[in-house]
Formats: sequence, structure tokens, C-alpha cells
Amino acid sequence: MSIIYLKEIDSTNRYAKSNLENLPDRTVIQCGRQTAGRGRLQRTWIDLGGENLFLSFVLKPADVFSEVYSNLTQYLAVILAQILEQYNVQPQIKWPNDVLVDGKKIAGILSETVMQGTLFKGLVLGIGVNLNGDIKSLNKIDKAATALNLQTGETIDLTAFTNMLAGKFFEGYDRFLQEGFKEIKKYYIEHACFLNKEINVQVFNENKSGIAKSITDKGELILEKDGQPIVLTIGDIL
Ligand code: BT5
Repeated sequence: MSIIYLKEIDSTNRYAKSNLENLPDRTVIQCGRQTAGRGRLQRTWIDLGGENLFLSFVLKPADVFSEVYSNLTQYLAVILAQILEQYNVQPQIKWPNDVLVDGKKIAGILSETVMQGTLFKGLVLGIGVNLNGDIKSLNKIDKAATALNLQTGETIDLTAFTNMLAGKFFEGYDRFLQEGFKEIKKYYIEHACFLNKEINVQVFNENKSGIAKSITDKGELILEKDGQPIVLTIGDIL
């Protein structure tokens, strides 16, 4: 693993995608300030101004795409949750890969697949974690959000946190690619905040509602509606 640190950039994911050809497998792109952080579906990721984590993993696991790569966002959510536990906070996972503390979003994960025509070139797996924020900047976010320092009452050391996250990510990475989601399923379910509840899920322009029954070995969400199962591979719990 090597880390490329940029003082300021629009988006570490954008940078990693634009330079993918020249970046070796397992490069980490990190920045101090992110001016146009990206979320999923054209949403934005806000830089709270303090010492926060913005990084993208450049991953080139093989020459062809494999289904398990879609679960890497869930793998990263689990790694993050395990690290947050070391700070004595209780993380919760909201399917597919949001991490919450105290019911509020503390981190966001964005995976992008890079193709050249029909050729799979690699993945850029980005993560932003609110390590140090204040109430005023958090209130600018349109949904409930929190930062780790507000949960622990202490300033969080960005370098130590980054090393832990990247180190733990790569420690289990090869095994995860071999074993797939079932490797993390137990932890994921134990920390899931949506199971056995009536929920609404936005899937592109459609809304699906039902009771969140379970998570499959592939990380899919099973909703039950009128006694019938609905299997979701993508979506946002509203
Ligand atoms: C995400 O999207 O949560 C993925 C965010 C990924 C950010 C990282 S930072 C490093 C790398 N480089 C990038 O450019 N991106 C990645 P989504 O599930 O679409 O959620 C976006 C929504 O989260 C926004 O619409 C807001 O409601 C909320 N949000 C934005 N900034 C936030 C923040 N700092 N903390 C908590 N919630 C935030």
C-alpha cells in the first residue's frame, strides 16, 4: 500500500479515476481539503472544515469484474464500524453501506467502477469520515449528521485514524475477495439498524416498502410485502 497525500483537491474519487491508468493497485489517495466531494447519484459530500478523513482506495484486483466487488462498500462499512468501536462508540450500519452513530450519519462510502469500453480497469472506493466537526457545520447538512469528536468529547488524530482504517482494510481484503459477503455477514447483521422494521427504500425512481427481513449471503436486502419476499441489490433506505 502507498498513500498519495494531496493538500486540496476537488474529489479524491475523481482524481483516482482520472489517474487510474498510472496508479498501482492498492494506492490510497488522501486529501486534506475536499472542495467538491461526491456522493452517490450526483449528491455531494461536505467537507466540515476541520481535520477530517477523505480518501479513495485504488483497487485493481483482476482483469474482469466479479460480483464480489460490489460488496466492497459493505466490507469497508464493517471495517469502519470496527474501528469506531475502538473509540468506544456504538456504530450502526444502514443498508447498504451507511455508518451511523447515535442515529446520525458519520461517514459515507462511494464505489465507482472504471471501465474502458467493455474492459474492466479497476475500482475506486472512496470514504469520507467526519472525525472533527462542530455543530454549526454539521447543521449545514440536509440530513442528521455527526462527527466522532462530538461523540467522544476529544479531538481525533487524523493520521492515527487513517493508518488504522487503511491498515485494517488491506489486512482482510484478500480474504474478503475470496470469501465474499458471508465473511462479514454476522457482524453486519449484529450492527444493522433496519432489520425487522417497516421501511421504505428508494430504488432509482421507485419506492419499495415492507418489513426488512434479512440480508442474504450476497449482501442483498430482503423485504417482505404481503407475505412475498422482495430482493433488493441497490437502493436507499428513506
Ligand atoms: C455517500 O453518498 O455517503 C458517499 C460519500 C463518499 C464521500 C467520499 S470522500 C472521499 C471520496 N471522494 C469523493 O468525492 N467522495 C468520496 P450518499 O449516500 O449519496 O450520501 C450523500 C448525502 O450524505 C448528502 O446528500 C447529504 O445528505 C449527506 N452528507 C453530505 N455530507 C455529509 C457529511 N460530511 N456528513 C454526513 N452526511 C453528509
